[in-house]
Amino acid sequence: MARNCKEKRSFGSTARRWWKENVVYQIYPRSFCDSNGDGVGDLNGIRSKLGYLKELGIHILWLSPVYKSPNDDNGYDIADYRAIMDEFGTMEDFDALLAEAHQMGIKIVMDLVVNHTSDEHQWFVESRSSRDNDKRDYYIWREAVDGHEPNNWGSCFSGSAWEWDETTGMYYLHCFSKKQPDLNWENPKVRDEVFDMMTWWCEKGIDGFRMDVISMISKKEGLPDGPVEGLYSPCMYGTCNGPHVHEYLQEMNRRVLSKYDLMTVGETAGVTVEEAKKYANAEGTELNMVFQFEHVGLDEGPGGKWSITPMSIPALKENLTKWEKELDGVAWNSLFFCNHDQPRVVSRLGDNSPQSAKCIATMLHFMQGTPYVYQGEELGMTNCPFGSIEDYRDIESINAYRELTEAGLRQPEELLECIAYKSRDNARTPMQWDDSPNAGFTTGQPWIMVNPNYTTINAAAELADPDSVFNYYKQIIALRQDSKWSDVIVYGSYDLLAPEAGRSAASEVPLDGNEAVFAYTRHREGRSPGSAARRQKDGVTLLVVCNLSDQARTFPVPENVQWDSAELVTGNVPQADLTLTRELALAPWQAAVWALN
Ligand code: TEU
Ligand code: CA
Repeated sequence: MARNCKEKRSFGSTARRWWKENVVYQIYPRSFCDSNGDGVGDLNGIRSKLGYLKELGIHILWLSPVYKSPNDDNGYDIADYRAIMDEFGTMEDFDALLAEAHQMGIKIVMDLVVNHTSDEHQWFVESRSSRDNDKRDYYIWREAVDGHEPNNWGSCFSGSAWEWDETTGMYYLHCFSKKQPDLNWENPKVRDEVFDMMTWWCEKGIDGFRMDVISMISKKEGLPDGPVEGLYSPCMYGTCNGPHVHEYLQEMNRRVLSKYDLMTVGETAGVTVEEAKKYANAEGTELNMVFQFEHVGLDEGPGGKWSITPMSIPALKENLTKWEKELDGVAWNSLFFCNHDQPRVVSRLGDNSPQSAKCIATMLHFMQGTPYVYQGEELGMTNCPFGSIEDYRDIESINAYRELTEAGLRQPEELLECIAYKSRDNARTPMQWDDSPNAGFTTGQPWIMVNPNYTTINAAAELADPDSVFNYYKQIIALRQDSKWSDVIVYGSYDLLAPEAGRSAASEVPLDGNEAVFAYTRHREGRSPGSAARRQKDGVTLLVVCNLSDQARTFPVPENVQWDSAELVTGNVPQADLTLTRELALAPWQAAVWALN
């Protein structure tokens, strides 16, 4: 049971909280572990792997949606919030998973998808039945305008964001698929229904919510046309960070969240730093933290998502530093590259090598904020060599391919190359457990192809290899819970080194030695009651140096770094190979963390 706590709590930026001090592991249940041979992952499969997660050092699990769904968008289209998806098992299976996870000291965070429901949800079935049904205003219905859609908004999954409904002769809004009608959050009855459902899950004892596109629940007044990009105006322009979103979240906090000891993270598409300070404010009046998407948008070229533009390291340093510096002390940050919507970071930012996976993990996990590990990331799982469009299962990829090629906006072959690089299905191929058929994920026919490299990249092999990506993730996760380092890793301040290397994403300037190296320090003052100078001296400073390139680089070490008093905390090369000079020689993808005093 999530502890029932009535007293008003302010988290403050330095207030100690369990969701600041632990790593969150995200499971995409459909692809994690199939226990009954139907080719689809399920809850009992997850339960059978809790020991693996414990071995990794995980104490918080985020489950992508497990509720009843027709799976038009793999569970992000919910038909009943208080029932389990048939393919995933039963409510008894969920209760058993929750109980066993809690016995093992693992909390479970649910995926709350309340910007929209499935069109098969009873609410929508009633709402669409007649114009005067008492649930009509649970959704966003509009008359045609001059015989056309009410505005020029486009769905995130291609096509118009409006679907004509013959029964009542009106359009309804769907920012995602036509089977995902948007809820009308202006209707207090909708908010009552959502808050009641959330309370129902909290009373079952879950430990928090990841809130799907929660920044989109309040639409712009009047639903005005937006700027056109391609065939439509992306609906994000008319929905992100809308006029009442903070009002609704503060109401949600008052009526539900503040009553339980929960972790809450908003998936806030389109969020800016300024907006994040409101969503994740340290007074705790809304959410604990948010996912921002600026850094994972840095490799978007003229083709938007469907483009292959290398991610600029200087631009990445600049962006992550902005979020570290701006939120420090006023809001809590989340740290991620991977999730079920993003291609595998080892293929996107690394070179698919285990060393690059470890380097990227070091760069991310030693920043201030809660790190998120997506299933398989800890193994260094890579993008998948999909072939034709028939290999894909993701509605976003399939719809984009059809729309863009049929409209003659993109050539099939070059578009397919971009889809292979960016498709969400890269993250959704089955978890690679061992080198047996189907990577040990299922004894049946998997719902999506298994990445052929499962014969070498798999959990069984990596658990047995002390130098594996798994064991590297295990030790950096353990450091976060190590009393010697936890304080500085979780709560220490952040400063980028060699800031002059931060350049705009547009810069065509080839990376020089500095620019490919992402180096920063973390500092935590000592607790001694003495003077500020004393506390500064008694504090701990970490130096994190990551060569995010496949070339040997050198890095000019700041003058104030005294190597003779430095202690190596971790790294992906043996200490014997480190030569500590003023010009630090770094091998390709080398990462290391030192304590400087
Ligand atoms: O994602 C919202 C969202 O913005 C993503 O679709 C993202 O923009 C895109 O995939 C990046 O290219 C959330 C869920 O994480 C996603 O899986 C759902 O499909 C979507 O909402 C609708 O619920
Ligand atoms: Ca199954």
